[in-house]
Amino acid sequence: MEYAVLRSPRTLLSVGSAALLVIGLSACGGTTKDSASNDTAAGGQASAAADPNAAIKEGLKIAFLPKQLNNPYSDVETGGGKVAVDELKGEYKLVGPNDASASSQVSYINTLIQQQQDVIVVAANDPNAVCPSLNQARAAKIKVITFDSDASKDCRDAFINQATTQGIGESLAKMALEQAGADGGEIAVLSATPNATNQNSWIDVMKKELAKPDYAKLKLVKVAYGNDDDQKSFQEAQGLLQSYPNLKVIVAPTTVGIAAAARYISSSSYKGKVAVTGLGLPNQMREYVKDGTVAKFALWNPADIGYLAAFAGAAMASGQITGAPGEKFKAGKLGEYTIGADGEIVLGPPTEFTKANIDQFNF
Ligand code: RAM
Repeated sequence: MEYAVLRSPRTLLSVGSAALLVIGLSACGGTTKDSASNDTAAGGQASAAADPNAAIKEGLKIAFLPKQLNNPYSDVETGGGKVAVDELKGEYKLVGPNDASASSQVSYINTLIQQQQDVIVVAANDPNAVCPSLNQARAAKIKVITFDSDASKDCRDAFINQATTQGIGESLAKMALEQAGADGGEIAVLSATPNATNQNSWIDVMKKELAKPDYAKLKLVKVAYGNDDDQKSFQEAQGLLQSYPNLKVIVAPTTVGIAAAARYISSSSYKGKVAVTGLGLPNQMREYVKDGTVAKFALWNPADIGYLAAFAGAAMASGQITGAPGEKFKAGKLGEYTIGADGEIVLGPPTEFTKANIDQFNF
């Protein structure tokens, strides 16, 4: 079969090589982590130099706080985190809200501080709403690793990015173009929540791509928000077609949104006329790929993000790394990673899924 497999499953698991890390961000190093740790008692770990030979401590309390609990994507992500925490002989904890609204995570962070966790791994629902409590956690010597959706750089120690923001945004634009057909036409984005750091940064890149001459035949008519709620996403997809009956493509950069949009289109008269693409879980999308509603979508292995985040947190809580660019650490089966600019650690390139390869994936 032609094309489509950007990464085989095996490669997907082996992207840990430092050589694949993309550090395409601006060189403005400045995390302000030290300003937070300066408030801590003398000897606050965050300002100590990294000791690459430090042993990983046993019994580390590593808590995961995803955007929301009732999301199959979060389940896969934190499942990978649990596997890693077990390998690290730590104590795994999972807490989180049932909705991804901006401030829904704050009370959970406060409780994790009281419980004296060693590491908080958090996917921020809003880059700023979580910051005061995350900085309180850091003042209490808890290491804060963001994953999936970043918080503002001055309230976390490192960020596990699933792929480069630039790469994800470009891939969304490219899939929209491919699927709009030769004449192009109107496209719409069905996103998660309006505050989500990750979706908003991908949409920004996408818009810049769409402004390029190669994309002249595409017109972005609307960015709708389904709030990573299945019902709301379904209704928003329906609403898009009511408002824009000539729509060619719905691009949903969220697993919840793409599954809901595909479900709607597959059972409507728009099937075969309106394409659905974006970021999805292969297990949720399989039936829509097989019934022809979806030709192509992309994702990474969410379990690897949780796995990598746990290893980064343990390395930091053990003094091996501080979050500074250039530091290296080992992430179990994923291999060695290097911290990039702004404390960003990139998992690897996304995979594209089509009818030809979807059955090779089970997540
Ligand atoms: C949803 C969430 C998550 C995002 C994926 C692609 O499950 O919004 O943050 O990374 O989609």
